[in-house]
Amino acid sequence: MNNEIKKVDEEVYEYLEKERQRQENNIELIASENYVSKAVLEANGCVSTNKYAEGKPHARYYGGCENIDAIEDLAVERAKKLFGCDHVNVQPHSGSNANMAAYLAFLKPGDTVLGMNLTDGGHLSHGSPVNISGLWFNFVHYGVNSETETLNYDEIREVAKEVKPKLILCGASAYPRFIDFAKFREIADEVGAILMADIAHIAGLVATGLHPDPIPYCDVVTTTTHKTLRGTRGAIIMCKEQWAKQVDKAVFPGLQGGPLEHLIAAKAVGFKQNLDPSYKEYCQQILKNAQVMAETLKENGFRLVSGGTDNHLMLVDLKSSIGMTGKEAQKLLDDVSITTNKNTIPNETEKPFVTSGIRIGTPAMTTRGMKEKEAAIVAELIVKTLKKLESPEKIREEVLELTSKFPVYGED
Ligand code: DSN
Repeated sequence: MNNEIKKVDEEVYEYLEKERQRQENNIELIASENYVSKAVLEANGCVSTNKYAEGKPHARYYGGCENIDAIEDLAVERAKKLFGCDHVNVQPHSGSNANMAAYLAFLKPGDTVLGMNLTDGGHLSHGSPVNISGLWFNFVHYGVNSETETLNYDEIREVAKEVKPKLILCGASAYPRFIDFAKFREIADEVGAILMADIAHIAGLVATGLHPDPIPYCDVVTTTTHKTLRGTRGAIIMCKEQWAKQVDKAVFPGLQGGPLEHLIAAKAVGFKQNLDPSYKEYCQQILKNAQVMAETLKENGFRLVSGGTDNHLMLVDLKSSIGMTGKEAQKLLDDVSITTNKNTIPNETEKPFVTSGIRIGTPAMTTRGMKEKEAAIVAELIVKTLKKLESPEKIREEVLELTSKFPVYGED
């Protein structure tokens, strides 16, 4: 791997080699990460990176776009088939860009938007005061119910009636339960709001029918392509046909210039793999692994936010379970080559850089072939690490023994 880089740039090559080894050796549990296939990886570095293609397929501002057009057409067709949506724009560079383009399509600066707060599981681009979304729009936030730690649609309805948002945004980065998009639609209709969903985390589960589907209910749906969807880094925006023109205009020329056509090629390849029946089996295994990990952690005295999970992730409340912060736990786990991220939890009392919890997700470990047996072993390794039942050296050896049996890309 990376032989041409090695010839030109030893320094970058060395770090990439170390990163490759880290990805092979560590147990990756960051819920938003995954490993792309070798085909997607190859497409990431393909010659389309050389091409400017501002505009849409068959209506570009540059010549020489015939092959780029054909590839982008494939990405569009496959995404439409995968999600069953009316219209899709595959050009957004990232999830945050896709969200900004959706806001640009439907909002004016200062408009009121109702979205989920960051502490309870929302995303930075859902109106955080330090993000452009929160700086330019009047975001009002709902959270989870403080008792159940789940979305309470009556409470959300009350806030919506009070603030009369132009747009309601559903979707989260750290919410372990199903989202009821039909309920959000009812609320949006009651207050005359546009309904937008950001399904970045759950897109793969949605596409395979393992999570309620937002497409019939939402005006506009954004997703990244690299989380449960297991494709390249990037994003897409889907919408009802009636909004197609304004969404496309918001992406280009509204927010972006030239689309990253090498990533669009990689999106097309990824969507083809998502349409294969084996991808649904993979998503089913993500859910099975999450259930086993959740149960094993609970059996060992760890409290999970909302009591468990319906999807690919869980939030462990370390503070009430073992009096530890998320920051400490992340460091302890890093030291044994288990990669997680500290995460705020509902009713959070710590700063965002400290937190009371960690977020654990199963998409990446499932990609490398780990099943229920390994999910239980991984959860036990977490328990041993956080409760300091064995030395970090010993646990790191056990981690390596496990990961060596499940290569990601292997040595070539
Ligand atoms: N920051 C990503 C996550 O980890 O969920 C989402 O963009």
